[in-house]
Amino acid sequence: MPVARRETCDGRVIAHVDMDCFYVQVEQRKQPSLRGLPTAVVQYNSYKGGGLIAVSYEARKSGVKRRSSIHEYKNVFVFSSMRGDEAKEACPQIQLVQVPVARGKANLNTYRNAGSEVVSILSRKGRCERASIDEVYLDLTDAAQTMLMETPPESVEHVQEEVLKSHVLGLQIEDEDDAKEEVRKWLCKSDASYQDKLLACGAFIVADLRMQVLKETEFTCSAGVAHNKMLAKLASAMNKPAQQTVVPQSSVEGLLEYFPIKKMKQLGGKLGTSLQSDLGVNTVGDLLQFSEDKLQQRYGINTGTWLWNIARGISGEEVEGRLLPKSHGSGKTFPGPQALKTIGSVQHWLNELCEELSERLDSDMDQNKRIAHTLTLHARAYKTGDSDSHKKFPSKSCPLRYGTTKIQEDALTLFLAGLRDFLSFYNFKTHGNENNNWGITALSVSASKIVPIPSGTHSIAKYFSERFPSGSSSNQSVDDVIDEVAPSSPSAGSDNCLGVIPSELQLEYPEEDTGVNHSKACLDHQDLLCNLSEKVDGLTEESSHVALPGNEDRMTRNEPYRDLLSKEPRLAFNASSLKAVEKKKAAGKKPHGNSSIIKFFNNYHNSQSSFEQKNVTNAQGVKIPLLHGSQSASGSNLTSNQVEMASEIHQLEEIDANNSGCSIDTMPQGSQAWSYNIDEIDPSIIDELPPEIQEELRTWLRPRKRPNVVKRGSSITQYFRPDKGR
Ligand code: TTP
Repeated sequence: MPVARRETCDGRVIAHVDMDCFYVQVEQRKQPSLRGLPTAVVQYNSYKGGGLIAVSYEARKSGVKRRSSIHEYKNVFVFSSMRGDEAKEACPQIQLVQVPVARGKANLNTYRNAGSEVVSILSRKGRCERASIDEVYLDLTDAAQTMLMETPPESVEHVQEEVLKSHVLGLQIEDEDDAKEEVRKWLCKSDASYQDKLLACGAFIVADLRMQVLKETEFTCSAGVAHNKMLAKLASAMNKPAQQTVVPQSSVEGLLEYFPIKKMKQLGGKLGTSLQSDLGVNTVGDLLQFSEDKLQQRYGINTGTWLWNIARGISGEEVEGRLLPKSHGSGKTFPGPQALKTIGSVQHWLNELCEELSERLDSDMDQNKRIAHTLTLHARAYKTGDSDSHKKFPSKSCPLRYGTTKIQEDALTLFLAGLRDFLSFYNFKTHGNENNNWGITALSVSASKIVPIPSGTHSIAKYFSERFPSGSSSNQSVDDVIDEVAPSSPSAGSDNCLGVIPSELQLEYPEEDTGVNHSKACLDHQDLLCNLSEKVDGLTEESSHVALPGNEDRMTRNEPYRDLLSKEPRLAFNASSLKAVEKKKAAGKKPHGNSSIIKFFNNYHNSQSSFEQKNVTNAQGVKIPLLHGSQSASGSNLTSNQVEMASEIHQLEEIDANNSGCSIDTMPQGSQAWSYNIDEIDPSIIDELPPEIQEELRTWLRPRKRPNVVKRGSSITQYFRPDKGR
């Protein structure tokens, strides 16, 4: 959900640094003989020479590009990547390098590590947020202010070439030969506004950092320097490779005037489509004609304000001080004939993926003293005869237990729960249950909710030995239900945005595999990778449904299970997990502690005119009520940290479901429920709510409550029980 945040200070100096053709540069550093040659990195899948995932600028000149075609399908953009064979036709001298491989899949560790090298240099000058495998935001406000006080640009005698090569948006340059001199004059103007002076300092600092990166890592990068993240990011892509672009406040209107609306972050999906089709907005500048009120009426208060702000280049989003990824993941696609069709083959690949995930979790724990809380499984699947069914495989999450075997067991359990739902959904749709011709075209596991190990824990070994007395957890099945969404928002910094969704998962595949649909027409890496996870997430239920002990009979009484079991006997060993899912569903989870919130929103709702409701119907072509937050593919369960309310308000606030991780869908007619996912409550808006619900929300936003936790034995989830330590 786009979140409108007030601009904290328009005197901020924010930089967005993006590596140039990153994987290619990493490969060229490994093999210096490739430097200067047209080069591309191809994915592991070698079909037709492998899909291109990174292309050098030399190769781009010959028409080689990552994407060879793009078309819109059901409001999402479907990309198909250029393949090695095609690239050779366009550029016979191209050097194709295959992405490193481990465990039968792409291994991105080299690139991750190379990204970390860059981050460690960039973070020397200010707060640094690692936004993807090759992108970083920097808040250079303090550094720029210090420079302005101590060595203002006008006092600099020799301005470095790299600074003079800056592009300053809005600066009129008559003769290219004079460009550097014009830039120098702008940077060193003594009567410039305070904001422009700060940006000029930012340009000096960023040029310096980029030179440092080149010197220490041999990588070039490009950058945008502006007053906020949104503008800095737009600018960094404007002049590549190895250049930087400055956005003075006076140039913002001109920059946004013709900027395609669907290319804006968060507007590549349904919200952007609605803006185009319902309001005729094609560029960001077109938004200026609408008042904030009008946008709020149409899209809800938050989104309306957010849209009003972006039209003016306003964004208060802070640079988060984060050098480490928010999550880890490992995934692989199985295009076309490679689709996995048996539980055994799924288990094989899950084991591989989990092994990699486990290694990365261990090294994160060793190096950074951090542990992850949640394990999530995503998959794409098809059901023969239903070309659309890959959209419905529900993602599942559970508490993460450390140890490769446990992660493997739990991932399989999650997969089975997802498959069960997937098949039952299909059966429901087709009014038949005889057909189990499913295939899995993508699998990924991720670990999220990563936090530092609580301080005061003397050693990790001690920490774990205390939490897991020997023998207590070795055979533990997944025993808790986490009613929370898995990481699905496009929030930057998740390792899903750091290349964890593997390259192979990002490209379209031949024949029957539909490949990956991206909801944005033109995406940078971060958006693209995030979209990948969004795509998977957006299609699926996020709540976890995992094992409770006992009750085997429930399992066998249950039709979908029995059906599945008869066709896939290997499912039986995880029967307890599945039956727990069913039990949970049957029990029907109820929201907790939401009385005042319900009251508030009911009142709010009552005070809304029917106009809003009509808009919803118009915008989406569907009847409300809509379901906010995470949503079951099978259209049923709400999770306990979602607040279920008899209300239909704010329907369009999170209309851009693809981008927000919130899902919007029709509910059965007559159902008047909507839900709000606690994870997606922006803490900064709490102060704006009535006092009576502020406290309640704050309580919820404190360390997560897990009302459904089943207390069993010793497990990492036990340790992190919300009541622990209180
Ligand atoms: P990008 O930053 O999108 O692109 P790039 O660095 O290759 O090129 P540019 O100079 O235009 O920024 O992606 C960073 C890396 O992420 C890229 O080198 C390879 C990887 N990647 C994939 O594996 N698959 C994809 O679909 C994309 C977009 C990127």
